[in-house]
Formats: sequence, C-alpha cells, structure tokens
Amino acid sequence: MATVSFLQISDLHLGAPLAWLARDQRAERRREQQRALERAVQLAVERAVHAILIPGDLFDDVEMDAENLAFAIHAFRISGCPPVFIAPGNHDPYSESSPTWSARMLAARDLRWPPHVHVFASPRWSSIRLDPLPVRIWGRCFTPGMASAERPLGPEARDQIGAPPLAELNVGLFHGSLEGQCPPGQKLVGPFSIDEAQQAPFAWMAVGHYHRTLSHPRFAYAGSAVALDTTETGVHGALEVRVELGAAPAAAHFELIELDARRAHTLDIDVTEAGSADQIDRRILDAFERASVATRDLVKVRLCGRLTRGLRWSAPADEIAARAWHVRVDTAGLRPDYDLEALRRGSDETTEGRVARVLLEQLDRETDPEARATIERAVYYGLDAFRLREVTPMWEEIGG
Ligand SMILES: [Mn+2]
Repeated sequence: MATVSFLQISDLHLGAPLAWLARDQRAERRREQQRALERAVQLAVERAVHAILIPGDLFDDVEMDAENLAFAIHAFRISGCPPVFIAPGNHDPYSESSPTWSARMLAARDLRWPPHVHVFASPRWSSIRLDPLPVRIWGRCFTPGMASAERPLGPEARDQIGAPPLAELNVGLFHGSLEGQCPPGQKLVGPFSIDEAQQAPFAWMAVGHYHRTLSHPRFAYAGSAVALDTTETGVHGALEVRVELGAAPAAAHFELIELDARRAHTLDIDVTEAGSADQIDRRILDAFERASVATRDLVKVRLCGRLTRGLRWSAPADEIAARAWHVRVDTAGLRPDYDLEALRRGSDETTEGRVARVLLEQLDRETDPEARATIERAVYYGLDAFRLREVTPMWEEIGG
C-alpha cells in the first residue's frame, strides 16, 4: 500500500537565552540547536519524505536575532528539500508585524521564506493540498495575545474544518496542550482532549508545545529537538511519520530520530547520614554511574536530606565537574541536622526550644516505631519552620 511520509520537528526554540549554561557554552549549544535543524532537513531529503511538518516554537521569540533568523530561512534552501509547513506556536506567534513571519517585515530586511515553505498565518484552520498526492495539510497558528484557552480541536474549530473530502488524507498541524499531561511549570495553551483528537477529521496530527515525545495512534509530539534544560531528559530529535494511504482507519507509524548528542539528567540525591564531604561526592558519582551520564551530557544534581551536623560541603569535587559537560548542584533541598540531645538537656526558653522539648518528651514516652517516626519528623519540621522559616517535606512523605 502506498504511504505518505513526513519529517516532524518542533520546539527548537532557536534564540533561547540558555541562561542556565555558562556563557561560553551558550554559543556552542546554540550552534547545536542550529545543527539539529540542518540535520533534520538533510534527513528529510535523504529519506525522501513528502513534507516537513513544524507545529510551532521554531523560534523562542518573535524578536529573533538576525543571525538565527537568516539561518532558519536558509536551512530550507537546500536542494531536494520537500515542502515545509509551519504552524507558529505561542513563543513565535504569527502577526502581520512579526519580524520572523511577515513577508512585509522580512522584505524590509531583504529576507523571505523560500516558496516551498508555507507558514499558516491564520488562527483559524486552513489547508493546502500536497500535490500531486491526495493529501491535504491543515494548520492553524498562534497569534499574539490569543486566548490560550481556545481549543484547537473544539466544536468551533471543527466547524472551520467542515467535512474534508474522503478521497484525501488529512493531516493537521497545531500547537497545543493535551489535557492531563502538562508538565509542571509549562503553560497550558490550546488545550485539547483525547476525545477531541479522536473526533478530529485528521489521519495524523503533528502537535507542538510539550518538550518530551508523547504519542497516540492519531497524533504525536516530537518534543523539543534538543534538550533545552536539564529537566528535558531522554532522547530528543525529530519523528519520521508514515501514514498509509487509503487505509481505513488510517494507520500511522513513526520513528524517533535522535538529533541531540547530549542527554539531560536531573539526579535527586539524598545525602542524609553522609559522614564526610568525600562521602557526599561519592554519592553523587554513584548516581552519575547509575544514570550512565556521559562526559558530553547536561546534569543537574539536586541534593536533599539532612546534612550531618558539623559537616561542611559547599561545592562538588573537581572530579565531578569534569564528569559531564555541564554540572550544576542545587543544595536548596538540603536541611540541617539538629542536635536533639542538646535541645533535650537545654534550658532554651525560646518558643522553638520549648516546642522541641515537649515533642521530645512525647518521643521518649512513645514505643510504637511508626508513631515515633511521626513525632521525630514533627521535631525536625518544627525546627525547620522556626529556624529556616520554611518546611520542605522529605521524599518519604511525597506521593505517599
Ligand atoms: Mn510552546
């Protein structure tokens, strides 16, 4: 059976500040973002796919620096490049005054997107036929100030699409958030449900916004083409999507092609009862080992637990910094250990001292181990609240 194939890539975020990286590394990571796009276009040519689909956030911002803008425009000029369809996202929304998308604004800088690059310039669904195939590509863009609660696959949006001819295979491109899957800290834009996706008249939907790969038989997020921070773990790249023509229901298959040579890691390491700075360093190195961290990787270490009293540890050994390309250690989760004996014996008449003594007396009377553990935690959290003015639950209480 004949198939139509696409290369799907999104969320490149060209021009992202990457402020979390050291200054000299930012330039290198920016080149790697550019290389990911170059490589994707090259792969599209080599694999002779029928189109490149970009469902948003190619750019991090509409105010793009001249270098990244010129780069992106030229990236698609290579010989044999198939048609490219772009549905601008919430970071790079389309407008008539957009320096990245507007033909008029680009012309003023003597730039223009090549004729085989189609940018969806309306927040309403519109389509273009992928001649000579019986395939129609649909898209909708974000516009500045667009209500982010607008549903790309809701009843109103469905009316814009109508009933596309059955003789054509319909593919949709949009930037949006699958409900219930929005990672913490990411903005919910263009929400849609699985139910809406199943009712949409598309054989395949290329969706942008989430930075991890997420798939369903009818749609997928390719995720960010390269990891944009240390929380973006796993493989990052583009999807090669194949959809069988004439099959009912349409059958889509895809393959994730890795475009980022670096992997991001976020490692949570408990240092409770580590007896020396060296033991803390070794716990970190063991965690690197377990996560198979490579020297080219990006690592964030989040230390947690109670730092043994009297133990000073402010930075990892040089050996750790040398284990990966970028290592950052976050100590915000560390809590001091308290000298409970001193509190028990003490005549501390502050509120915290009295509260601690009352709890410790309860602890001494209690014999049930579970109840003892609860009181013990109350002592520590009480002291945290008094001394640090904040309480961070330890891991054992989260999600319990
Ligand atoms: Mn986005």
